[in-house]
Amino acid sequence: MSGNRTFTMIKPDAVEASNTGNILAMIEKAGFRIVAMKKTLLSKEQAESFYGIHKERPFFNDLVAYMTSGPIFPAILEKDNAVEDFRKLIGATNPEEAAEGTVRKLYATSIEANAIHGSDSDENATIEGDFFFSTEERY
Ligand code: 3AN
Repeated sequence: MSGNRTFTMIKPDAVEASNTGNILAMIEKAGFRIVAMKKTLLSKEQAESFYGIHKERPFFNDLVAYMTSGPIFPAILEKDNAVEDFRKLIGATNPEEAAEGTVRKLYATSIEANAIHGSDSDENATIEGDFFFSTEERY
């Protein structure tokens, strides 16, 4: 499945603002199939582990606090060229730099509260999907 799947999370700010449905509609309209999805609340330990690569960054503690501040919708998505096409759909990390019509341009409020996550490589898509979903759920 490598190359055809990516992993996303609709983040607490977007869930809180009732933008989950609009964002999912954009995702499906762009041709992604929702393979797995659920609503969950990350523990501090889970958020620290998920963002472990950023643990030396100055924004790490704020990022963990933010990502545990409310429920999220993690999901696995399927489409040809999934990782790259999804990064295009969501736009730049900083919404001020995100292209018109992207999810972050429309719904992100800051570089931290940026509405949505998208895996940055096929390898990370697999790791991140495995973090949230069992083998049966990923079928
Ligand atoms: P992306 O989510 O676009 O792949 P990453 O992986 O560089 O971005 O960063 C992970 C998350 O960390 C971002 N989605 C954002 O919430 C947060 N983040 C990244 N850079 C900053 C920053 N300079 N200040 C605050 N938060 C940041």
